Amino acid sequence: MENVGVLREWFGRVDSNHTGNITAPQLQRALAVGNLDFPLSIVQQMIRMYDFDRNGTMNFEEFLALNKFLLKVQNVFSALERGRGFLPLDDVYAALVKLGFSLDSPAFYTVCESFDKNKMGMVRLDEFISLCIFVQSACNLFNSFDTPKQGRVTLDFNQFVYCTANCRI
Ligand SMILES: [Ca+2]
Repeated sequence: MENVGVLREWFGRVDSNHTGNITAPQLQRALAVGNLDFPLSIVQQMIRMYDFDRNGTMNFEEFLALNKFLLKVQNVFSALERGRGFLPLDDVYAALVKLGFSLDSPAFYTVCESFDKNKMGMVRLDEFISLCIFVQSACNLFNSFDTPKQGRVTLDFNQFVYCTANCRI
């Protein structure tokens, strides 16, 4: 799905009622056609990440930004999965580093536990994408508080509640 013409056609089909915006259930069904099954909560988070106009749905421009992110994540996954269909946790760690996220062990294993559904230490593409959506959302949220770019934020209780509610998946 690299070129804009193909993407526009795809977007048009998903936007079945021609509103110029696609909803989370529409996006969820469309991704499922491509063999990517996500819970609605993950798809809603995908939309929130790139909902630049904050209307709760995804227009074509926002979709292009999401697609760019998904392609980057899929490419990193493909480079490391070597025909196995999943990544073991060491490779998940390496994949996250390639994507610019270096988590420490407690953070990394807690995130893996949430997204490795059968707890076998094997992360499939849909689980890896979900994991990346979560980490990217957390990163965006962190950066919105860390405006002096110190790598550290101080939150009061309300801000903490706001953060957890924004990163819920
Ligand atoms: Ca929008």
